[in-house]
Amino acid sequence: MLNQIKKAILEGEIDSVQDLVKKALEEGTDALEVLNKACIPAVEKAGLLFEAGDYFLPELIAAGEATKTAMDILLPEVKGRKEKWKSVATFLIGTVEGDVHDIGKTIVASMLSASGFDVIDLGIDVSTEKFVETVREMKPEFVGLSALLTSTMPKQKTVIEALKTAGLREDVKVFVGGAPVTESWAKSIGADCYAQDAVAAVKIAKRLIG
Ligand code: B1M
Repeated sequence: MLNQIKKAILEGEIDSVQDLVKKALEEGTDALEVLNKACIPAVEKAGLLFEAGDYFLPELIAAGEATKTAMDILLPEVKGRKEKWKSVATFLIGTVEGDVHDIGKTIVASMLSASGFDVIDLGIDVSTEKFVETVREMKPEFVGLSALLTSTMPKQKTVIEALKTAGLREDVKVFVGGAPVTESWAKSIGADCYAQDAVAAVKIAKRLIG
């Protein structure tokens, strides 16, 4: 079943993806297993095929859309398992300006939410000003900046600098993540934390709030 889901995502077959994911859940497969063993590997494979010139943009878009269709079914299942502790922290998250990749960011947001955090998801292509304004208004404990393109990674630094200028930097812990982001990049731009994936993001955020 997981292989069939992978194949359907790679072929951008939204209807089949929907049917297969529902069927997998009905058969008792765990939502996170479907996500981690079928959806993520499939969309990553689409990226490799695109890089190799075997897929063109429409195929990459179709695989992305098919993945999101699967996530629409899977993530409510994950969120529904909300841990029973009162949230003591708000996590503001978004994909930086110029970047429309949101599959990974949305998984991180859902896992944080399932782990009891209050999550404010600003979506994609979020301007620096929007991040700063929202920090000022909502006073979150954490700000998460996702970037998937080497050309948009510098925006993570721009947001950190803008938070400093606005006198808000000391009030929040800044997380950075996304496929091209590394621990050393995070250090070099003055971020507080780097998380390689959603599980690490939850673990680090929980550790920081004790
Ligand atoms: Co794009 N894309 N894409 N793309 N795309 C990449 C990133 C690319 C590596 C593909 C490739 O060439 N191999 C390449 C970037 C190259 C580079 O910068 N060096 C690329 C390119 C070039 C582009 C365009 C420029 C293509 C074009 O137009 N010519 C264009 C840019 C658009 C823009 O943003 N302005 C573009 C567009 C798209 C689609 C819209 C078609 C689609 C996105 C759909 C969507 O998100 N709704 C898409 C896709 C699907 C991808 C790949 C194939 C898959 C990304 C993904 O969802 N991965 C990607 C290749 C790849 O990454 N392997 C690629 C699965 C996801 C679960 O992983 O997002 O890494 P990820 O998230 C992980 C961790 O990184 C981490 O946790 C997540 C879950 O474990 N994480 C965080 C993420 N954010 C975090 C934040 C945190 C902490 C952890 O704290 C805040």
